[in-house]
Amino acid sequence: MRRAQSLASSVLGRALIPVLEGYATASSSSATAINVHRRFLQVALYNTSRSGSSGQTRLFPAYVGRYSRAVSLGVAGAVTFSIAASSFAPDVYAKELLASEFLSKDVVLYQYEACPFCNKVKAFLDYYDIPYKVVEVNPLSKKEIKWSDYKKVPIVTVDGEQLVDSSDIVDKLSCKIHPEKSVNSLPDDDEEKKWRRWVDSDLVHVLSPNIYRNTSEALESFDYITSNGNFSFTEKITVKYAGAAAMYFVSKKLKKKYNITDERAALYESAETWVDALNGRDFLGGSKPNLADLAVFGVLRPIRYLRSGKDMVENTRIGDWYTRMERAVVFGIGFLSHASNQGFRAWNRAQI
Ligand SMILES: N[C@@H](CCC(=O)N[C@@H](CS)C(=O)NCC(=O)O)C(=O)O
Repeated sequence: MRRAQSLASSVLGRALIPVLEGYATASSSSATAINVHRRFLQVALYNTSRSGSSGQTRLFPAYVGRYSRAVSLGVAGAVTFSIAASSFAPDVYAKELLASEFLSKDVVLYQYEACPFCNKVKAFLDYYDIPYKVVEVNPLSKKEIKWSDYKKVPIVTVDGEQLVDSSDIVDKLSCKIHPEKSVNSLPDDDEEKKWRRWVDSDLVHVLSPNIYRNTSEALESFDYITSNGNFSFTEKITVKYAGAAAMYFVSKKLKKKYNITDERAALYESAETWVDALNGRDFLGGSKPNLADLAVFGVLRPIRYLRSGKDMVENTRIGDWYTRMERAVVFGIGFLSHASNQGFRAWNRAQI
């Protein structure tokens, strides 16, 4: 039944969206309005997703669940949202067209819901509105990735072709969207490249010591991991307690390995370092996020609403940028210049 519904909505969606896009060439303002309606249609038609269990199709990504909550506020909200949409900046449309070649491809992300590297890839896929299916891997059996020689996540397949390692995956996908901006052609001191490297070499290493720093935070983290990951009922219980205990000790080792004395101070320092790098800009990429913005946001996303993430936002200047990123990734860049519009306020209310 669910399958039939999802198939029907998929067929209907694919039939309707090109019709709307056909109008889009008329003018940029109608194009953007149409595009927002297209997003609305996506919500209405593809709201079949909820990540967390194995093999779920997330045809239209992060914003869908949140939109659907906003949509559930009622038709009135949808109407104001739709009216507000008519004044959107054209870059929303431009952005989606860039990634449109992926609409016809079968993209699958093998992940752990709480893995920072997986979330880095997800931030990219979500931002570019690339439709993808999520396969939540069981970290104990890893049976979902038995077919692969690579034993880590994330793994992405595009029409069956395997891509591994979060940064490589993003490079390869991004190269398809911006062929003119291949990462290999950029100088080593290129700002975006340098900060993407910083995410992998520095930022990710302060995360574990923070989220497992004491028993209550380790339990909070494992509660999140087991509630959102692919575990059987018994695994959920055992992994929550055994995992929290094990990671508490592992995190102490990691602290030593990466020369971290005070993990919270290190997290705050990383957040401040990033805000300094922004140097007053909305994003490192200027008016829109670049791959470094997406990487920082992606790895921070799983911790944002844990104690450590809340502390980070309360004690550093990173909050404003994080909120801008949340909006950009969830709604698309066009929302940024219209953050005060009614549709967005409706969404904000739905978050509370
Ligand atoms: N450099 C890799 C690191 C990937 C990684 O270490 N993933 C972890 C999950 S966060 C993993 O799969 N570890 C092996 C395991 O769980 O057995 C990337 O950026 O994708």
